Amino acid sequence: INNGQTIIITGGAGFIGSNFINLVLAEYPDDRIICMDKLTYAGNLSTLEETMHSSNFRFVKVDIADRDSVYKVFEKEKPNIVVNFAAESHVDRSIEDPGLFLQANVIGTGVLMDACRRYGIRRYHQVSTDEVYGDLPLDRPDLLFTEDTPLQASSPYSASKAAADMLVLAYHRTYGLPVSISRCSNNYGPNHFPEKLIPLTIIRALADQPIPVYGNGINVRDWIYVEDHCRAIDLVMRKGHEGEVYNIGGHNERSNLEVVKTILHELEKPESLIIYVKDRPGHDMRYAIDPTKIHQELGWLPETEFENGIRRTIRWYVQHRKWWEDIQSGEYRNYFEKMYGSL
Ligand code: NAD
Ligand code: TDX
Repeated sequence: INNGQTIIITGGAGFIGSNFINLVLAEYPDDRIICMDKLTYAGNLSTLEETMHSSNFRFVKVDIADRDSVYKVFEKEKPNIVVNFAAESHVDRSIEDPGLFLQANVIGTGVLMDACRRYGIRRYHQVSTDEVYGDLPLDRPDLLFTEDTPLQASSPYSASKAAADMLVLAYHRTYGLPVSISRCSNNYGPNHFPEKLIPLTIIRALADQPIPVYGNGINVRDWIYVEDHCRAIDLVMRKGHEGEVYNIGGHNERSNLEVVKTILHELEKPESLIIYVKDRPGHDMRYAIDPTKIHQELGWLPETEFENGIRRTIRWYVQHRKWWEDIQSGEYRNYFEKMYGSL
């Protein structure tokens, strides 16, 4: 699928979606983008401030679970491609309020695919996560998630993402909907909402505030720079096979403690800022992706080495203080106080 498409990008006011919009606008000047976003606490129009001026970009404030509104947008815009980033994305919030996650992540995905069936599209792409596979033990570094690893979600968040993936594959088999799914490991980079580990650590360290590490900090995540993820999604959506799942990851496993210490070191802040707090219930031990399929079929490889990516990310947060200070003064502040008290 080449240049010149009309693409609905849902969740484009969030972290990965906004980075993806920037990539498409930069690389496919003849594509037209319609960003469909509900603007939840995590969606921020200031993230798209510059993008709003592009003539081939349009923003619509729509909940993907609102069938009538979604159908209206499809009828008017006649998209060829739909990429679904929209989701409730924070594991800790899913533990507090699972119902919200079912509504956005499962019902929302179903409504979008119904719209695709009704109006016809060339590709529906579902942005999924490695968390659908559950977790791996720390003492078996030889084990990695492949596309054939059974789904075994641990949290309400990952269960809702797994349910959505099942629905997407069922719509392919039952209705022949041209779908693809990508399952990526933990992203980091610009526009990352500061409730997540890496941006939280950066902005708290900048203010010399304590950094909350869950449990003993030995849980492992497989980190990827957001631009590398976005390039992979673009490849899968345009060139990947219909009905297929592609894992995305860059063999970059780090314990949470290693990640926090790397950031403190870069910022020349003391490790004494680390404090250990109550563990996350059901906390997944280790994620690790085997990206062989996307590499062999589509030639994708990550380009950003972790230390460079972290440095670029820190620089972005230092240069975009207003972006995260505005977020901190809103709903996020209430959430943070509820979670951690007056840390
Ligand atoms: P995010 O929370 O930063 O952004 C989510 C966006 O979706 C926000 O703009 C929000 O307003 C919007 N949204 C939420 N519910 C909506 C609804 N019902 N209708 C319309 N818009 C809605 O999330 P993110 O980190 O950018 O994640 C994007 C996608 O990538 C998610 O599907 C997530 O599961 C997946 N993913 C994320 C990671 C990661 O490390 N962040 C890794 C793998 C996969
Ligand atoms: O304050 C914290 N302290 C801490 O130790 C926070 C916010 C997190 N953690 C730990 C929990 C995890 O082991 O750090 C690790 C990373 O946590 P998050 O940033 O919340 O990410 P995670 O739970 O791994 O999920 C992320 O990656 C997969 C995204 O939020 C998901 O949307 C994505 O699917």
